[in-house]
Amino acid sequence: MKTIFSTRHEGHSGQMELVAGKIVPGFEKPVRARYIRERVDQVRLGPVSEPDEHPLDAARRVHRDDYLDFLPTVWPRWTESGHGGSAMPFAWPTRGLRGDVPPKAIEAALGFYSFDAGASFVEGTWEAIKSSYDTALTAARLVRDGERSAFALCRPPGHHAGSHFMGGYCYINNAAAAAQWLSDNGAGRVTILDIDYHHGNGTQEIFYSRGDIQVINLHADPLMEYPFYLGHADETGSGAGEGANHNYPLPFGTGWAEWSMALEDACARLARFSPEVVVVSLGVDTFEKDPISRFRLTSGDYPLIGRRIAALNRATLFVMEGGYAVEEIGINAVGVLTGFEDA
Ligand code: Q9C
Ligand code: ZN
Repeated sequence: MKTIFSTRHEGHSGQMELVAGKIVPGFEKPVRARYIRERVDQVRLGPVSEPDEHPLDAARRVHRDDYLDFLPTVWPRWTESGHGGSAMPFAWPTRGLRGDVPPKAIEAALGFYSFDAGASFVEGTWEAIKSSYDTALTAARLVRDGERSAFALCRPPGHHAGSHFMGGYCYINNAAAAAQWLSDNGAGRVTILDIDYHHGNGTQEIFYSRGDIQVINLHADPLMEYPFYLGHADETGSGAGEGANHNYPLPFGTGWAEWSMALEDACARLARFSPEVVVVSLGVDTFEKDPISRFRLTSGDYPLIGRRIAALNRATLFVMEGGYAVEEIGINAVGVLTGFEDA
């Protein structure tokens, strides 16, 4: 399997996040991608190459223009306003406020275009966002051109980013843009199978009323876990998308026995939809030692996931999402891919 990877993510570093009343260094840090890249070499998964630059056209198919135009302006405007540290929102246009008037002040515009304080900016953030998007599209093109599979080693991740909002370490929704590009470039029906620990609320929001792109999510129950406000079992799509969205909310403590049963049901649902391409939003924060998560998958489980996905027998694009146990992140993420290859 070919991997697409760029070191241009590394400038997105040292950004802070708010955890239980304290501002702390972000869990989503450069070493995550570096360790996965090293593991790809260690197990000889296949060649690793740099992404090509892609225009934002595919991103514009899944995000609003004003949102995409906003992202590269954040850091310059933040510094021009005399601020340092990380650019981070603190006020949101929630119930009872106006959500239709973009504020001019950068501190406020950050809140207008986000749903939480979990997607902050430093100097290198936009370059990292763009390289992550380029990585997803370059890997998507490999699949379009006939590869059975490809690995987009994206950082930052994307699945919490919606049509006009960032959050949860995510800015551009790489998997959604890649799925849309594949669909626009001959794939027809596409399924996004999101196996990150957290619900992919952005991906769901983007495709919720669409019947051509199926979205399936396995994740911690939003009654207890981030992102809290989406990901329930009764969210099945709307209009033309009715029946094309499916959520598997699972309790804290879920291990392989229960998780793999949900995956089995998801795979049956996927097979009935019969997509030409599967885009896997690959998070490994389901791992037992993940510092921010509460599932109990073990390193030995990840190759089994890859093997099950291979049995779907469809062209498959893996797009990296979450996973914060950095010591084992390479073993776990690449374990899915070797499981797929060995199947
Ligand atoms: N106690 C992804 O996995 N909340 N994003 C962190 C820490 C945000 C996760 C709270 C988690 C976002 C792509
Ligand atoms: Zn996650």
